[in-house]
Amino acid sequence: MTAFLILLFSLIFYGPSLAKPDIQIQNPWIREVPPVSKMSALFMRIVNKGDTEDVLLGVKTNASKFAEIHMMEMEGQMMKMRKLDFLKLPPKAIVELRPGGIHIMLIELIKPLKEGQKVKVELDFKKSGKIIIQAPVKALH
Ligand SMILES: [Cu+2]
Repeated sequence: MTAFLILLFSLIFYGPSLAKPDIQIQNPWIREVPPVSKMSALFMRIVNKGDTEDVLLGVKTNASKFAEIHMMEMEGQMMKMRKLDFLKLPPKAIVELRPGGIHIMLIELIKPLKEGQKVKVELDFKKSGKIIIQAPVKALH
């Protein structure tokens, strides 16, 4: 019995580490673009409530052929976009993807994006695996 209690105790307090990322996607949306536009962008808030880092490795949607992680930055007087190979999400971090900042660039849209549509998006994380979300298309008024 004592041995059992010690085992139970050690499982609870010293057992397999429960440290892991806990990724939540909040308020995803895609910017409505004119029908002639072949590109748009996806925004969201990514929250890591866990106690270890995770990494966003890639994004896929059924709205565009390609989806890339981009960052806006000033280069002299010009705002430029730069492609990121991945996006780190430290423990307890809130990473905001928003116009003028980090965003997911949707390249070669398959069909025009109209406000009110919902787009299926697959986010691929290093530790949390695939997370599928529905992102509504919104006009930027
Ligand atoms: Cu971009």
